[in-house]
Amino acid sequence: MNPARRAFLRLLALGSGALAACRAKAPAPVQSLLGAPISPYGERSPFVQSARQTFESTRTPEQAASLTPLADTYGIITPSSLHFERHHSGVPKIDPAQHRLLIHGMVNRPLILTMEELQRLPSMSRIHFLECSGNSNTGWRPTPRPTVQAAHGLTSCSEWTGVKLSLLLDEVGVQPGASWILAEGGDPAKMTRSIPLAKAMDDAMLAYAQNGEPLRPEQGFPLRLFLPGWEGNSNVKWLRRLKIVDQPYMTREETSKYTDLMPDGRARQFTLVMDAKSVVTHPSGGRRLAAAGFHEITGIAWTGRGRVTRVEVTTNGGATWQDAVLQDPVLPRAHTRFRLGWEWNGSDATIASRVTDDTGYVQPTRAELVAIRGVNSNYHNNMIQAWKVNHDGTVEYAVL
Ligand SMILES: Nc1nc2c(c(=O)[nH]1)N[C@H]1C(S)=C(S)[C@@H](COP(=O)(O)O)O[C@H]1N2
Ligand SMILES: [Mo]
Repeated sequence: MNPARRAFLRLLALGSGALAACRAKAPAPVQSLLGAPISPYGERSPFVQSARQTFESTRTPEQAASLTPLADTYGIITPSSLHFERHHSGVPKIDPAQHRLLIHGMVNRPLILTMEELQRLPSMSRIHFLECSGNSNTGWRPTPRPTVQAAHGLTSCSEWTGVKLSLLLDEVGVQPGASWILAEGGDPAKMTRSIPLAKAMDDAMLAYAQNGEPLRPEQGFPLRLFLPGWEGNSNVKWLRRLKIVDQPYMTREETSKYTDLMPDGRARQFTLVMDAKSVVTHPSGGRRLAAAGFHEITGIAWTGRGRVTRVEVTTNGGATWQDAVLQDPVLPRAHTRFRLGWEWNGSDATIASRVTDDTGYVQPTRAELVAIRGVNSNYHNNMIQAWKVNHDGTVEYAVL
């Protein structure tokens, strides 16, 4: 018998819980009323309520972040309407007909492109995660975040469509000696980041679409820089300017922000690649398991360096680990869904996941991470995240 069928039969055999209840009840009578009419743009069922949550520390609505409800998402794609948001000065309203992208600096033929011109060029689509480097940063501090949304909701995964940046760089003719690109957004903050030319020539994209439709305004409509696997901040939204230069420009975002203070007093800078991370999304903090017996532990794993090769799960606080199933597709620099069947015996259990990527890197425990990085960082915390399942089925934040 296949394992899924066996799990299903075990669930039926419990004699309690959801499946037993549905066996006992007669089906509801078929409604004879006509259904709702067709609509020009789809809405979800009114019974589905999951929503982005606003970050508690937000001081002003413009300088804000919102978090993806990871516990409520399936597979690997985040619905665009639930993609996390992070803005330094609000969401600008940009008319694509008026928008221009300027490419200048150390180039032979500077260019100003309209959106229409960009969309005539050869396009590409890729599924990639986008994660703010401040995601799960409470790991650095004793304050727990009660849910996976609050702790890890600054990561989402979409299919992005746009133009390969290298195509445009070939067109403008990058001059010898150029090594960086200054990317500038068209929001009131004019957010800018210095990007190494090597990434721009590799897999960087100018994205104008997300999950089959134009970018959402919150994600940078009409155009954003997309750097697969790199920290969220470097993915400049509302992109209006690329200046080809021969040094990093030391913008606010790469000096006072997005650097990591090390124990010896020096700071890590330009830590652009996101390290491997994983988290169990079910069961997770704030949820409640209905009854002992079979449950599927599931979650997501990702790495900015390539592909996820292994996810192990513990249900006994790290004493032993079991390999979870990696659900297809397992794509480079994308969320990867993992699953493991679990027979919960109804007593307290601490569960957690640990990812390995194709560079051989293994996700560290908090102690392992702190041993190298100290506790003065605010960004790039990728420690193993645990959840404690209490005997009454409630689930809470825990540290392994
Ligand atoms: N122009 C501009 N680009 C920006 C930002 C911004 O405020 N302005 N925020 C950055 C940060 S900190 C992150 S984490 C990502 C978030 O992208 P999202 O809102 O599409 O999730 O965009 C980055 N790009
Ligand atoms: Mo960010």
